[in-house]
Amino acid sequence: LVNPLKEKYNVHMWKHDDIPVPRDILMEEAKKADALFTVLADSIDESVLAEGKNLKVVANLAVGFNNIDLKTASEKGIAICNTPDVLTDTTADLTFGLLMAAARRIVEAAEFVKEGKWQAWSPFLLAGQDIHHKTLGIVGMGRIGETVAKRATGFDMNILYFNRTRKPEAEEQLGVTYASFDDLVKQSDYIICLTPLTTETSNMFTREVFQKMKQSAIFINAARGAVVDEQALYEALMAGEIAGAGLDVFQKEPIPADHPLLKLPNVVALPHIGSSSTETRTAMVQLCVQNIMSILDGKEPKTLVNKDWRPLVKG
Ligand code: 8YV
Repeated sequence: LVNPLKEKYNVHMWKHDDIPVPRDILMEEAKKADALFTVLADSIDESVLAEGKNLKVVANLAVGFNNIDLKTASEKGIAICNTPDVLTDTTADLTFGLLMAAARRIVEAAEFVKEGKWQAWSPFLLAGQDIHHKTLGIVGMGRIGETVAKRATGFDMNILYFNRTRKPEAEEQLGVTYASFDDLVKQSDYIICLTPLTTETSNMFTREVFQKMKQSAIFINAARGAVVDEQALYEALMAGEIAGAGLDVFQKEPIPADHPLLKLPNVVALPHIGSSSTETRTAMVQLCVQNIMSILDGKEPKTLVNKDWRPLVKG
């Protein structure tokens, strides 16, 4: 997938399975490189950008860019590119799948069968909760939020959303209703977090927020782990203040196998695979490659994050 780059440029690839690249190697590469192709786990902070004397572009294999210091990048004339749009549908699919898995106890039930525990049928065996006609609250109504709402309309759900700005078009086209954060958490049967990680959203889901939810509520996080106070989530689940959770993201990734959240049967945990379909990851890599080529060729990149970016005239 990176052949177009290899044909024109000298490409240094980190070929080991352990991502991210060690910090010293990242610093070393940043010193020489014209372009960096990064993932979320790479922290592209001020010190990395300061090393990048020749650096013109950082292409991040994600729609999110909370791992990058945008302000410093713009000051240094470094373009930051992400991969929006190409991953919207795939991430929405997984997010809705996580809701279904948590609501209908799909993972628990599948393990039950494989572990040979299915000895008899009984009427309430692994009974979950209905999804249809329930209230879904979406926190963060961006592209992925809207696409999840689209999925949910097929399940005849009543959909609330909370977002920094109202989305009149989504209200009209998808029949979603704007609610305050407080009303949304109180009224929803399922709460899906899809907000980007910013200083405002960091630790947005506190114990107090979980306590406001219905006891039957299921919380889904497909955004960033740091949006949630994980200890508070654990305590809320242990205290029966909410009924379950579906988590694709964690404060520390990979989450340690002995983490208390992973011991709870009502938690479905996934290894940050929201955008991970072969088709989508391929499209994401291609978009990163295209963005790098555009910048190095002196053209406008397709998906620029720091809109105030201007190439520095060096020398
Ligand atoms: C990334 C993601 O692909 O796009 C994002 O912001 O969280 C995922 O889709 C994954 O984390 C690899 O960087």
